[in-house]
This record gives sequence, structure tokens and C-alpha cells, in this order.
Amino acid sequence: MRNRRLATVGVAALISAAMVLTGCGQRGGDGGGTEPGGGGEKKIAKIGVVAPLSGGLSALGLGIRNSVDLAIQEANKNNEIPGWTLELDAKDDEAKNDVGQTAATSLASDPEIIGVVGTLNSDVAQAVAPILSAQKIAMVSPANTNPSLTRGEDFADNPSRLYPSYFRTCATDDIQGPFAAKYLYDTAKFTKVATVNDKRTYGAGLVKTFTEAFTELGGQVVAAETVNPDEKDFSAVISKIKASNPEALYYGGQYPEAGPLSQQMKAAGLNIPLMGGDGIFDPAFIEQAGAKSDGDLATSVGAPPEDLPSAKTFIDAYGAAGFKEPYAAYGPYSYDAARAIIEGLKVSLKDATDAESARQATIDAIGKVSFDGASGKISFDEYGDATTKVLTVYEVQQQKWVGVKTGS
Ligand code: ABU
Repeated sequence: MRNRRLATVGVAALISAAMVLTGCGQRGGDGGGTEPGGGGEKKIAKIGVVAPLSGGLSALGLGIRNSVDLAIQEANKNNEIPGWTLELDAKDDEAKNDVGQTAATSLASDPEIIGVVGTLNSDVAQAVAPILSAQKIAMVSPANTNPSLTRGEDFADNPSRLYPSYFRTCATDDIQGPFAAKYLYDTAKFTKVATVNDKRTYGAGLVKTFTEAFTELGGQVVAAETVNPDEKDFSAVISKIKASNPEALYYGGQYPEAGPLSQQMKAAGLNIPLMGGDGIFDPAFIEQAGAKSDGDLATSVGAPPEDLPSAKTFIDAYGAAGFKEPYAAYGPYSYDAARAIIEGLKVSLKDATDAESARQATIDAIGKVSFDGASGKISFDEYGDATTKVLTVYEVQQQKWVGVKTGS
């Protein structure tokens, strides 16, 4: 009899071990505490990240990943979702649509994935969002600013939500472009500008909204040029722009191209400020643009985090966590994106047996969140857009980005 009981205990232990090894959704938790019926075992829900973790834009992508990691570590430590352990699964999209698509497909095939923070790039999001949406996986971007992702191509006149599982914590380019236009026209008093965009969804869309607002204010766009993403020699486009005699250049794209463009403009004698959007707001822009970049400008999402009382806890915790890379432009927004998912999970996982069956309830709960985040108040409108829309103009002063105007 005693031997039979020992054998039964042994088989149970083997099954339990096999479930752990085959990833059947329960592992020993690290948050402590025995849950009713859980026997001390915790179920697993994973939050994915899709962002550029390598390549030219990795300064932004690694800040996104680390900030999500911090939110997950804190939620586990504080046992915020009793009975569950949250895990991070970060995938590199290399800022490329096809790589992002592969990353999203891999995440979507994992039943433990319940939400994803990302992407950085709006066009990568156009490839990723349909895949995650089809599997009812919530996606919260801290950085996609192209308005069509939430409100469709006709976002101004006939908005229509494209992906029911897509949300974002940042402001959008239909606000960012006009915000920059108003600064150049009203504050800097420039009436003639040239524009250049990198032909990608974000860059082309940003220049369009800038141009509409700048001309409406009474300004003139004296040259409108494009460059190819990854281009590094801008001599031809600089010659064309120089001939049109602009007072500033507005660039739609990101810092790996904007930095060298600014450097080459000044070297060619075109000593005018280059202004861009959040895609150029990183110290890497200044490093590449060089000593003559003082006076260049960028808008970025939110108020400067170091001026925000709400961001102080995040900044301190990020420092204490010992990440190698800075949180960069989207740190507070990425932390808030992960927090929005975690707030949703507090509702959706409460009585759930597994992560996969709680996906729709998670999307529904994220749509209703309202909390004070690192970047400010976090909630979403009926399209999945952030209800708080704050932007800041930064200027390069003595080789550092300095906030010069914040508004909404
Ligand atoms: N918002 C800047 C990051 C790039 C993008 O939206 O494509």
C-alpha cells in the first residue's frame, strides 16, 4: 500500500514536471504567496516587445524594451496579478517591415502571449498590427505617430478604427506636424522652408501635415524633396535645396539620415536649422550632425520627463534597475504602454484559466483603463489613441537637446 502511494506521488510529480517543461502555462512564481487552488504554482502570461533592438535605431528600441522589462519586474515583485507571473518576450524588428512581420507571427503563435508593446516605426506597425489583431492580441505602441494606424487613411474627415486591438500612448503626426509649423512660423519667424522626407509612412506623413499647416499659416514651402531610407550622401538634394534659398529645412524621417543630412548641409554652406519630429530626437542625431548642429530643432512626444513629477518614480526606478542603455525618447511612454496592458490584465486574468482565452477581455479592459502614468494621464479614445496629447520643441544648445516649448 505504502509503495503504491509513493508510486502515485512519483507519477504526479513527473506529470507536473512535464507540464513545466512543455510550457503548459504554470511555473513556480517569483512573487511569493500561495494562491487558492494554485498550490503555490503561478500561471504565465507573456508581454511581447517588437522594436529595433539592433541596427541604427536600436538606441530607441532598447529604451522601449528596458522600460517594458521594468514594468513587468515591478508587477511581479508587487504580485499585482495574483496567481500569475508575467514574462517578457522581446523580438528585434530591425526597423524593417518583413522582420517585424516574422516577429509578430512568432509571438502570435505562442498561447502565453497576451499583449505586445511596440512597434517603434509606423510602417512596421502596419505590418504587425493585422497579425496581432487577427489573434486578438493587444498591441500598445509608445512611438507610432502616423495617424492612419488608429483612424484610417481618411483620418481627418472620416475616421474609422482599423485594428480593434491597437492602442498607442503617444500623440500623432496630425498634431506634431502643425505644432512644428507653428513654432517655425510664429516663434522662429521663418516664412520660407524646404522639406525633405524619407518616403516612409512616418516621414512622408509628417511632412504632409507640416506642409498643410505651414502654408495655412502664410508660410511658403520653397522646395520639397525626398531621400531614400538608408541614404548617406545628400549632396544632390542639398544643391537643389540651396538654390531655393530657404530659412529652415523640415525633415520627415529619423536620426540615422537626419544627422548626416544636417552635417552635410552645414558643410556645403547651407547654414540653416534642420527641424524634424520625434524620429530625430536622440543624442545620436547630435553625434552624427556634429559641432554645427546647435540651433537644430526637433519636436517629441510629451513634456521633458525630467521636468515631470509623474516621471520621477520611473526615472529613479529605471536607474536603480541597472539597465545598460538609456530609456531614450520613448521610455516613459513604453513603461506606460506596459502599465496599460498590466492594468488590463488585472481585470482580464482575474478569473482566467489561461492567457490565450483572456485575450479579448484584455483588449476590452485596456480600452477602459484610466491611470496616472509616468508620462501623464493614460486612457484611450474610441480609436485607441491616447487622450493626452502633449508635445515639446527641443533645440540643440551646446550639443545637447534642451526643451524650449511644451504644449498640447
Ligand atoms: N514616431 C517616430 C517613430 C517612427 C514612426 O512613427 O514611424
